[in-house]
Amino acid sequence: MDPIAIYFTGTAGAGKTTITRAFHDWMEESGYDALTVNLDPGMEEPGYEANIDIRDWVKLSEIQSEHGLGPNGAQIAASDVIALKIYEVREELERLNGDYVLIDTPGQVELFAFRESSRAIVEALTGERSLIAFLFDPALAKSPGGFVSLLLLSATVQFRFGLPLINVLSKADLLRPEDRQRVQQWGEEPFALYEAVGDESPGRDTGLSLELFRALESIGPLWQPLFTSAESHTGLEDLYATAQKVFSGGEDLEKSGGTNAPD
Ligand SMILES: Nc1nc2c(ncn2[C@@H]2O[C@H](COP(=O)(O)OP(=O)(O)OP(=O)(O)O)[C@@H](O)[C@H]2O)c(=O)[nH]1
Ligand SMILES: [Mg+2]
Repeated sequence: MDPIAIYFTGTAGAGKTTITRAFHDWMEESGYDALTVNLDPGMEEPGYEANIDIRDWVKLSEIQSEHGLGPNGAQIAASDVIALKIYEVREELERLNGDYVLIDTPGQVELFAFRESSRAIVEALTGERSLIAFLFDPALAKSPGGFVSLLLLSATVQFRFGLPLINVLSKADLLRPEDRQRVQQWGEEPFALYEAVGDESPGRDTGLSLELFRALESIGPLWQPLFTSAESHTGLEDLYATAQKVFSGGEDLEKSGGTNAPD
């Protein structure tokens, strides 16, 4: 059976790279067989060793200097080059043969979500058993307007990929308890969020109608983010359980050392 793939995406600095690494560590500690893939050709951190690193095929700095592009232009060019090389990357992934693949994506979400080549990359690399984890940065998610903006962005990403998506509030350890409570309430009661948006900017017409909130509510699982912290490993087990549920209707794969669940 193909592995379950989780693509971590979200706004710049939302914690994609850190959660990819932390979730991998958690999975290994818990006895699951997981691989990591870095799909960000611009990643600068030398200390991060993903099992598969797209920089072995495409380096942002080289594209920048070869074509005289800035960092964003080079990311766009790089994503087209990645699409051309993706079958080689898939072969490598098949060779390593993990039950789970955790994929870190480029910093600016639109570079990943708004490129046609990204859809082709996801389809060719991991196919149908792909899940998108959209990260909510708590710095933005803790304000009502920021939370709504992230919901809309997340809905856009889901619309672009047409894959199952879960919202994940990253760095939850940075939220003060009262903020955490408020954010949790917005996830449970859309009307509380609607009121909070109104209270945040009294006298200013935000143009956000109740109909929009109802539409967001009807999107269902999109609404409520899962709280995680890469720092304390909080919520990682829930993330694992959610991914399992999406693809196996709640059935657990055997831990490494055992045999995989039948197809
Ligand atoms: N306290 C805390 N900090 C975190 C956590 N996760 C990430 N960070 C910090 O948030 C910052 C950004 O994290 P990254 O993992 O680099 O974020 P990213 O989304 O990969 O960033 P780009 O790829 O540059 O867009 C770093 O300083 C991390 O140390 C967390 O769970 N808790
Ligand atoms: Mg990163």
